[in-house]
Amino acid sequence: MTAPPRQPGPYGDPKNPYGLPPAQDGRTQQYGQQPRAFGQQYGQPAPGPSVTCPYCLNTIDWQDFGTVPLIRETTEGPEVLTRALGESDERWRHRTLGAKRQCRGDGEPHYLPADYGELEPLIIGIVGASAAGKTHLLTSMIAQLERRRAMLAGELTFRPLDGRLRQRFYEDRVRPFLEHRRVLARTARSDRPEFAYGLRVASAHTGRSHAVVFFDVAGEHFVGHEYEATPFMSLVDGLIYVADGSGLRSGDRWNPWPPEPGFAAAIAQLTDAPSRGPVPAVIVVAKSDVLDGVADDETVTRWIGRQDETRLADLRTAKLESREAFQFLRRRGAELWLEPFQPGSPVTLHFASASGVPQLPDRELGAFPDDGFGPKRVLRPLLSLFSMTGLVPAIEMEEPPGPPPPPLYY
Ligand SMILES: Nc1nc2c(ncn2[C@@H]2O[C@H](COP(=O)(O)OP(=O)(O)OP(=O)(O)O)[C@@H](O)[C@H]2O)c(=O)[nH]1
Ligand SMILES: [Mg+2]
Ligand SMILES: [Zn+2]
Repeated sequence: MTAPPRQPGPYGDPKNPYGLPPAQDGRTQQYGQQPRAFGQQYGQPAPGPSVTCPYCLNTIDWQDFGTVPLIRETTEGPEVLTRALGESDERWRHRTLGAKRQCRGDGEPHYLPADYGELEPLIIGIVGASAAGKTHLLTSMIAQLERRRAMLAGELTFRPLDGRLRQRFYEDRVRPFLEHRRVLARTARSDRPEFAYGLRVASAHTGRSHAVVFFDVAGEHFVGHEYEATPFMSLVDGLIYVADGSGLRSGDRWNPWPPEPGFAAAIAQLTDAPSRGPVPAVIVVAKSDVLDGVADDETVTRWIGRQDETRLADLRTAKLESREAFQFLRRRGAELWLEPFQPGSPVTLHFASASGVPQLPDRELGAFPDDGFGPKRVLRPLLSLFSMTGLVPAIEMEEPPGPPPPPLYY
């Protein structure tokens, strides 16, 4: 068999499409490691021939356009794009705008953003039970991150990884939820989870360009331990564990037996692969608006009203919040929500609310009220995750007073 043809990448110099010789293994540095040297030009993509497909987990040679062809969607189906001899850069670039790479690693064709393999991936998974509030939280996080990009100027510059994915995310999620205060539909089950969103991020701290991608699947997959539906868990660089804060209350009282958060399958998937090392994570007590103003425990009330996500340095109180949230959850019988705290794991805990208010009592309306509507502290967990994964510099956090709480399970 002859070797499959090699072609220039859609954005590269046809003679040397990747600029630099392959050097990296396509993975993101782990928490605690030194950031990579600044020797490389700022914003220069990290070339790597060997990429793990985030959908099928097969290793693919990104420079092999024979096995991972460049594809354009047409009304007749996918069309393979090849560069004609002598085709100008401008025409080739134009023809490949919006193109994707097709992987068939497991037999079924699936599509990745055209330059995914030239960027260093940072894969973020959202974990939690059905209706925990994952999708509303992710929607407000992304929207807030993009709106407040100025606060990260100097640290990160970003743009959508995939224009169509952005358009879909804004049409289906951001606009209905944040502009029209509609309740979003629950996430459909899927045998092949795809990125819910993706950002192309240039980090001054790492000196590299990253594909920061988010997976948001139906909570049923986690609750049912359906590992085959969450392959991305084998690759994640950061996790957002979402627990439903409203589950702590039952009417006007504290619920004596808060519901399981649906974290067990994700934790099992991580601990079964110990060679990966600890994965930075945040635990978010979502829907914290319902815990605001509760008379006999003011912990959430003290945190949820704060304006403490206007600059990166605000994270210096993240350990204090984590400690208080930890003790609060333990007091409320929600020890299972704390399970992602493993020895040596970089984890912070946060109170947040995607909508700021519960949806209107008439469920048929499927809407949130005008009064009090708006995300609260949704960006803070994401910034903490960015800091723990090394995308932005680590912030020196204030140490909480007193001894740390005794461990839960060990
Ligand atoms: N009070 C309050 N309710 C919320 C908030 N966010 C979501 N909800 C409610 O929680 C319900 C479930 O939210 P989703 O974001 O769809 O939950 P999910 O975890 O994505 O659920 P699955 O997709 O089924 O796994 C919504 O229908 C809203 O009514 C919030 O910030 N505050
Ligand atoms: Mg969902
Ligand atoms: Zn694949």
